[in-house]
Amino acid sequence: MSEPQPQSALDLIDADSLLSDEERDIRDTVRAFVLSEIKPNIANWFETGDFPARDLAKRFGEMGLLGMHLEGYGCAGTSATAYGLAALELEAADSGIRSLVSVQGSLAMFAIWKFGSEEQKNEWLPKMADGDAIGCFGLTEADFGSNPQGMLTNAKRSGDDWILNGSKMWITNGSIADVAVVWAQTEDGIRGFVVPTNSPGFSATAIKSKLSLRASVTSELVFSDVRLPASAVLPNVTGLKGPMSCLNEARFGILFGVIGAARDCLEVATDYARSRIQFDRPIAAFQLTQEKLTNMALELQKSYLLAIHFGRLKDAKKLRPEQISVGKLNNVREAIEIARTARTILGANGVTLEYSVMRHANNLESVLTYEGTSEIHLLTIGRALTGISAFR
Ligand code: TGC
Ligand code: FAD
Repeated sequence: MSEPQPQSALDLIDADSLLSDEERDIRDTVRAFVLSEIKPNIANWFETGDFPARDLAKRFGEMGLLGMHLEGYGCAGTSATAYGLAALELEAADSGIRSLVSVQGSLAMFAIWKFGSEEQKNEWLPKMADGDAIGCFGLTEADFGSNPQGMLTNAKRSGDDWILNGSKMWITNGSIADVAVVWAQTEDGIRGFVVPTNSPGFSATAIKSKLSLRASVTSELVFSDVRLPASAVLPNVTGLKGPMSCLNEARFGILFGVIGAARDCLEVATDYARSRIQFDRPIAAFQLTQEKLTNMALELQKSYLLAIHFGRLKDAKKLRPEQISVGKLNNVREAIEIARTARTILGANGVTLEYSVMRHANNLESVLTYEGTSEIHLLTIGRALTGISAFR
């Protein structure tokens, strides 16, 4: 009897049949771009910590990937599921590349699109959608990460203007951004400000020596008496629900995106196991290796089904924050487990940049922490289950 053909990582249960033709087309276009333009370079970008962010942003803009699920102002207006699939393909290359796109579209652009004035939208969204302007999103501070409610950055009125003081930490795209969406305490509660990064008193410094997300810019922002016009404030939201609503968008992209990193790990590990010979046999012939590959594939399929289900709920405008926490917690947790298991299958080769698995595993450490740590999402689900908040 001939050997059965090996199954590809995401086709085992034919989950792709749940996608529309348009979604598959978008997915295939992004996948082709990633294969030809990103995969050949990404190990070097990660190693040097230097990558062509502006060129990539421009290319992503041309492909309609920036703010792609938003309507109007030059945005593509695709389904949320299509956006998720694009995030998945980008993260199959590297979580840092997906971060560039998700911070731009889901955090900076979404904040302006959802809560901004017409003037702010017309000024920033078309050039951000084109990749001509890069945005960042400043919520976290050095002493207020999981608990952004306590932030110290503040904006005080000075006549019609605002004066912004404080700092933000761990800000993706921070030192390459043209515009920063900055959340600050005001006498009315937390408000968002659209801050051009060439404003006097604004400075951004890249954080070096990261062992994770090296192909991504992460920065500290400092605001020293930054004078902003009255028109800089996002007029349509006050309170923590403003930034939290943006996080819902980005967390949705992540719950899809990490499946890409995990898929790449499974594909690399499967190929490696089929060709690596020990004890005169391919290591894929050992039951212990097959158990690892099977468990990785099962968790990958389940994560993918969950993501598609949540994509459909989001498109129907029915996706709730605690459901996003279910997806972010589960899919990141499983992706990092898959990446670490893939690393074991590659043995010593797995610790090098020649293969993607440890790069993905290291990146996923950041993904586990940003956009709400796994503990924060666990407690969000716990609160939904019990009706009792255990945050404080
Ligand atoms: P809590 O009392 O629960 O809520 C305060 C107000 O916020 C509203 N709210 C939400 N609204 C929409 N969506 C959500 N998911 C929301 N969660 C809360 C809530 O309804 C309330 O509104 P109102 O009108 O009643 O005042 O607030 P809390 O202080 O107890 O905190 C809750 C907690 C811990 C869940 C929240 O603070 C949290 O999620 N912390 C994690 C912080 C976080 O995720 N930071 C991410 C920073 S950005 C980032 O990491 C980008 S990485 C980008 C990349 O490179 O990809
Ligand atoms: P802490 O909040 O200090 O948490 C430390 C530990 O304590 C965690 O395990 C946490 O789960 C746990 N903990 C905290 N509170 C509780 C509790 N109530 N119960 C149980 N456990 C708890 N932020 C932005 O605003 N914009 C960005 O663009 C951005 N990009 C980032 C990029 C990278 C590469 C990284 C690593 C981070 C980025 N962040 C960004 C910051 C990120 O959102 C925060 O790191 C994250 O929210 C956690 O905050 P913290 O690091 O201060 O950890």
